[in-house]
Amino acid sequence: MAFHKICVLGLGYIGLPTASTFATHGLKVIGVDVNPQVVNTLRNGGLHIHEPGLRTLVQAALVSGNLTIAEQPEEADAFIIAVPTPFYGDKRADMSYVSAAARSIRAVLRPGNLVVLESTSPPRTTVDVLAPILEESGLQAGRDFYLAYTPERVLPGQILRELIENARVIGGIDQASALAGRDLYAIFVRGEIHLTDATTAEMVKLMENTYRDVNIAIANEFARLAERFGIDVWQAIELANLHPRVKILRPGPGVGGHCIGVDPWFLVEAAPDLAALIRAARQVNDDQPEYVVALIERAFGLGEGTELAGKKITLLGLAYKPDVDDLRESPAIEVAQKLVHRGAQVVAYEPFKQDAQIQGVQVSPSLEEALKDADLIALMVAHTPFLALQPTQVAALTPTRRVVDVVNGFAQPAWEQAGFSVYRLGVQRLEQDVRRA
Ligand code: SAJ
Repeated sequence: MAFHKICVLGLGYIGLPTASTFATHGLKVIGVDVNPQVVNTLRNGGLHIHEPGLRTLVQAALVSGNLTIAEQPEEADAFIIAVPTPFYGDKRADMSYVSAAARSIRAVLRPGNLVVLESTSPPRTTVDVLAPILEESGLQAGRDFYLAYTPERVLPGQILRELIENARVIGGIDQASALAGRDLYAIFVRGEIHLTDATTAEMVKLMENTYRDVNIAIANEFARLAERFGIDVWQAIELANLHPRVKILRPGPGVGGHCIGVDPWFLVEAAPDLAALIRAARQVNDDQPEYVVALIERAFGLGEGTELAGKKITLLGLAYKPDVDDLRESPAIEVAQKLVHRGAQVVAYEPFKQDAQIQGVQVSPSLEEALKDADLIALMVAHTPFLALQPTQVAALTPTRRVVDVVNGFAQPAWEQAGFSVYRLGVQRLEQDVRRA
């Protein structure tokens, strides 16, 4: 099937790079977003999201004349839906954006079109939710138009490269739909394209992120066990990973971002009776910020749940993971807010987003400012600039000699040599060390 013009609905972290990439590969692309602010920003040459290289790509797409920004879809050969699928407070998937996008396509859907869903969705969404809405147009999925699901799998921070290079799974509601999907994505995807059915493709996406969530949960649980048994989890993980079939992930302050902490719930919601492990892993990761707060309390020599009033705690890093400026669902921010709640004065330095605004938290424009009169420094995110910090240099900038390292980013011996007491997540601390600090 040949494509000349497509509509991409949703111009977020996935839709905008996808629309721009199709445009720079020669397709006429209508990029649609229902948020007028997004539309205005893009039309005025601005960008509402941050991703390395994205500005240049979007500008190239706009300048070529191939990418046009609109608030409504129009007739096209194919429609790609890349809108958010968040969850409600009770962890049920909020499919309202997908449904609204599908409804907006109905009036412009024509025989022979292809519709592709990219949004992460509960199993059977394409068949049970999307097809019926689109069929309200009078056209029938599989007979009059093609319908497919393809998950995005790109890693924030590496989106532009992974979009093109990653293997892609495309699931059709029938064989012809899968083949039509392949023809479309083959325009720019250089990774292998694998065809399957739509529900399998939906499940593949959820399995990938759930697998990662469960594996991070076990790393976090190992960290707790290591503290109980008086060992260093980081060393234990390194040694365990020498086994050719073991690859334990890293413990940390919890799971952030808008995918891994969300997607497993889609499976729990869809089959609560069958997803006990997935639910338990979510719980472990969701509890991790509280565990980090307890670690900080112990570093002060305080009992758990004690008031931290009067303590000035400096957090290094607020992003949800290293070397990105993305603060969404960040466990570091959750820790910050819990500390504020306990009465602490929280100062944070985030080199990738120095103007971050977090309620109750003083975000410092510089490291020097953030460290000035700290009572404790907590390394929350393993940003490259933090890993390069020299303990002697830090010692000159702060009166405190108390460091909590949640991500194993500091070399403990060097910091101890510079006079610091270092409390690492997943590492046992002897009682007398706690009292000494
Ligand atoms: N994390 C740990 N320990 C680890 C690895 C990660 O605590 O060993 C934490 C991170 O700090 C972060 C969270 O997990 O808070 C998630 O980070 P991530 O790098 O694992 O994943 P995301 O959310 O940036 O991107 C994921 C990717 N999925 C997988 O790796 C299976 C990406 O490929 C997906 O496209 C993306 O979710 C998505 O959009 O679904």
